[in-house]
Amino acid sequence: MKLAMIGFGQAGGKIVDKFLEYDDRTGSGIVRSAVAVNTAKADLMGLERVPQENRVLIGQSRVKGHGVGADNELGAEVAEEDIDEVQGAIDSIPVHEVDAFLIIAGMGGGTGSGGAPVLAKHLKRIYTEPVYGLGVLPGTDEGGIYTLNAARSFQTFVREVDNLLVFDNDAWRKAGESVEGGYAEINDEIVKRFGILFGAGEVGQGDEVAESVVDSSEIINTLSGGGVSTVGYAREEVENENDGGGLLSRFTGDEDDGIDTAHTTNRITSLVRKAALGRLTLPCEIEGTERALLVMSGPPQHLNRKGIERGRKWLEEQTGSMEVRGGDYPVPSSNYVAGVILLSGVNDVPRIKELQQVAIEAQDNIEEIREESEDNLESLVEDDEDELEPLF
Ligand SMILES: Nc1nc2c(ncn2[C@@H]2O[C@H](COP(=O)(O)OP(=O)(O)OP(=O)(O)O)[C@@H](O)[C@H]2O)c(=O)[nH]1
Ligand SMILES: [Mg+2]
Repeated sequence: MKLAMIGFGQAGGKIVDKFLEYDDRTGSGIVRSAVAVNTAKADLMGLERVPQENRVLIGQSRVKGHGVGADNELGAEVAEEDIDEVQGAIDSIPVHEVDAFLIIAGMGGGTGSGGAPVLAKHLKRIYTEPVYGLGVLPGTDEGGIYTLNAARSFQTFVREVDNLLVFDNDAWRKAGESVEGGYAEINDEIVKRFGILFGAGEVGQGDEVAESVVDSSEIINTLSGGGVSTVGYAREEVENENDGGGLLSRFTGDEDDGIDTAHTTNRITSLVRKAALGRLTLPCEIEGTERALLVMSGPPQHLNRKGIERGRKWLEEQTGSMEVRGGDYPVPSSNYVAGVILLSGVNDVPRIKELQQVAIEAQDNIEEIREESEDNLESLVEDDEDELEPLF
C-alpha cells in the first residue's frame, strides 16, 4: 500500500530515511511521500533521503533550532503553534494517491513524543484517509523522564490515530552494544518488518500473480477498530531457480514438480508459529488479539494456499479472534520465504502496564517535589491520585 510518511523528531526522521532506502533497494514502492519534522536543525540536516523541501524545522522562535531537550509538553506546544508549516509540506503530497498516513516517532524524547499526537489530531480533522502511528518505546535504561514522556505520549497518541503500531526498543536492545550501532540494527529490523507488511498491499499489475494476494484494503481492515498493534516475523532460506538461474530454470521449465507440496505447506505453518511466538515488535500475549493478518512473502513457487490457510486457522485458535486474514506477497527474486503477522488490537501487553505504572510513580514524585517546594496545600488537595495525565 502507498503511504505518506511523516517522521517526527530524530528517531522518526531516521526511520523514514530508512524506509526510503528500503524502497530503493527492494522496489517495493510503499513510500509515496516522505516528510521529516524536527525542532533540531542538525537532525534534519543529517538525513540522507528525505527531500530537502520536505524537511520542516518548527519552533525556531522558541528553541532556535536546538531541539526541545526531551520536554514533550514544549514539543506539543511548538507543534501546535507551527502546524501550518507542517501542513505546507503535506500540501505537496498527492493525497488522492496514498492509502494512509503513517506518523513515525520515538516516544521518549520531546519533539516526536509531543508533536506526533498533535499532527495526528490535525490530519484526522482534514483528511479522510486513515492516520496510523508508528511509536517507538524507549529502552528502560534511558531513565525516568523518557519513561514518563513515553507513557503520557502513548496515551494521547493511541487516542488520536486510527491504529498505533508499536516497536519497543527495550525488547530489541542487545547487551554490550553501543547505542548508535544498536539503533542502526534496530532500524533495519523495523523497516524490514513493516516494509514487508505494507509492501504486501502493493503488488501491482504485471507482477507475478499469486493465489491469494494481500490487498491494501485487508491491511486497512485489520488496522481499523483502533488500538495497539504489534508485528511478528520469521523467515527461511529457500532455493530459488528464478534468481539468476538461467540454466537450472531451463531444465525445470515452468513446472512446479521439483517442489514438494507437503514440504512447502509445512514450512509455511512452521514459519507462522515462529513469527507469532517469536519476538514481536511489541512483546505481548497474543491471546485476546482482536484482529490479525498473515502475510507470506517469497518466490511464488514456494507459497501455497493450503499452508496459508492452515497458518491462518492456527492463528485463529491462538488469538481467539474471528477476524484473521491471510494471503501472499509474491517476490519472485527472493531467496527467502518469510511470514509476517500483524496482530491488531492487542490487549495483554506487560510493557505498557509497566510503563504506565513507572510513569505514575515518576509523576507523583515530580509532583511531590513541586508541591513541597511550592508548599501549596490547595494543589495537594485537588490532586488526582494514581492517574496519569495525558499529554493533552
Ligand atoms: N529505534 C530507534 N529509536 C531511536 C532512535 N533515535 C532515538 N530513538 C529513541 O527515540 C527516543 C526519542 O529520541 P529522539 O527521536 O532523538 O527525540 P526527539 O523527538 O528528537 O526529541 P528531542 O531530541 O527531545 O527534541 C529515544 O529515547 C530513543 O528511545 C533510532 O534511530 N532508532
Ligand atoms: Mg532530537
